[in-house]
Amino acid sequence: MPNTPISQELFAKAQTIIPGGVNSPVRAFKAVGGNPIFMKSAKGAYLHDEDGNQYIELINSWGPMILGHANPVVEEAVMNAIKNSFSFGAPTRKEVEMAELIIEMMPFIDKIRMVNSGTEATMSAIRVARGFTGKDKIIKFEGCYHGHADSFLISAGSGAVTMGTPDSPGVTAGVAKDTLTAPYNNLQALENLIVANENKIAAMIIEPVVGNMGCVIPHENYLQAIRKLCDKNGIILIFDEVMTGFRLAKGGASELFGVKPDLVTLGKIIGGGMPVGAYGGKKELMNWVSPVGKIYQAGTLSGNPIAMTAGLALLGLLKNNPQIYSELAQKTEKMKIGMQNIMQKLGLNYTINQIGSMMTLFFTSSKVTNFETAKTSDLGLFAKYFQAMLAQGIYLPPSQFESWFVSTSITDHEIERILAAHENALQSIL
Ligand code: KE4
Repeated sequence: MPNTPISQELFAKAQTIIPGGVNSPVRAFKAVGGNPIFMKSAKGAYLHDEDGNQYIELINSWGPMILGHANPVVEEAVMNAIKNSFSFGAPTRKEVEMAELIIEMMPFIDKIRMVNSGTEATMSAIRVARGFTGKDKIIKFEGCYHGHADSFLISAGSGAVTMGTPDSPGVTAGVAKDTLTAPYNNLQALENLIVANENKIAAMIIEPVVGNMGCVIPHENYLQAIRKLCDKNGIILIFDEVMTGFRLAKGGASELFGVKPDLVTLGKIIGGGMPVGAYGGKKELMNWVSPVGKIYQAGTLSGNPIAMTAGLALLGLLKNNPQIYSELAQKTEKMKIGMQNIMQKLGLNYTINQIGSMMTLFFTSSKVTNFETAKTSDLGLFAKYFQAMLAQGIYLPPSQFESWFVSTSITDHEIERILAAHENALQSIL
């Protein structure tokens, strides 16, 4: 562990006044041991903690910082915007510009509504699907995480599985009965579930590429087959692209795999680090949303002008520089291959899943294609690896069941440092 007395002091105080000392459970280091480190600033690929330690980081604030921290274009845009007040509670030009830009980048969207988090986006999207179809049940996939709304805390990934509560207390049986779960990458199981619940299913919500059980990639034509199943059975297909949207491609996983959902949920990158979520899709569905339709959804700070400013600046850079995506994929692939070569040299065959700028090193030799295989990972070994990497100044997501994120600020220099630390960490824990 790095020397972090100030972080320790802050954490001791935080635990007396904030549940677990953190405002989001996965930050608490519960899965990796030790106490969380309190960050003070960040620039590019580097985090700086309260004790002056520096880390190369592969979290990117869980996705948003795709162009690295404190991007000058985003920063300048926000600095200029804050002079005009922070919020009006009235419509603004920037919300129109944001909707236009997102629709330009994801042309399958006819209409979009801004909210304040990925959770708000996903809970609103399933409300639209239920309201439009008049059906109650939804299908989610084991290990996928769609935020902390009650309907999703069934066999949930990310922090829920990290904390050992994939089925959280406080979610009523009444809610849970309407959430069906299917294993990811298993079409037969999905078809059986649909047959067993004929004409009762409003929607399927899926991470088209999963980040929340660690990075898991859809089998060839899996998403295309799901699209067909939804069409055949009158089920609304919701792509939860809170993590993959604008990260895997300019048009997200939908563009990458050529599959158009009926609704998409977005977050993270669209706020450029500010609290923003969004849901959108076909106008036949979105015109059911209040005030044009009867499905109620609202938010005091939805479309907040400062958050829109940050999102517009970041998305604008991504739209105008599409080569970023091949650059990110090349950097991430180089890191993966380097890590695999080192493991081969050490006689290890742990699994790495990688797509674009998302990857996860799983401490299992199994192929990881779903929640069941992700859970064959040795969590104790991951925790030791995490701590050994942290001690060498490499800050990874503090859970086996999370994706790593690479930003454009990662250069060959950082990749070399990460690979050297990877070799040292493996040698020290085995
Ligand atoms: P938020 O409510 O945390 O903004 O978004 C929820 C959400 C929805 N859908 C997907 C695919 C997501 O990945 C998320 C949130 N992701 C986690 C990281 N795996 C957030 C980190 C945290 O919980 O602190």
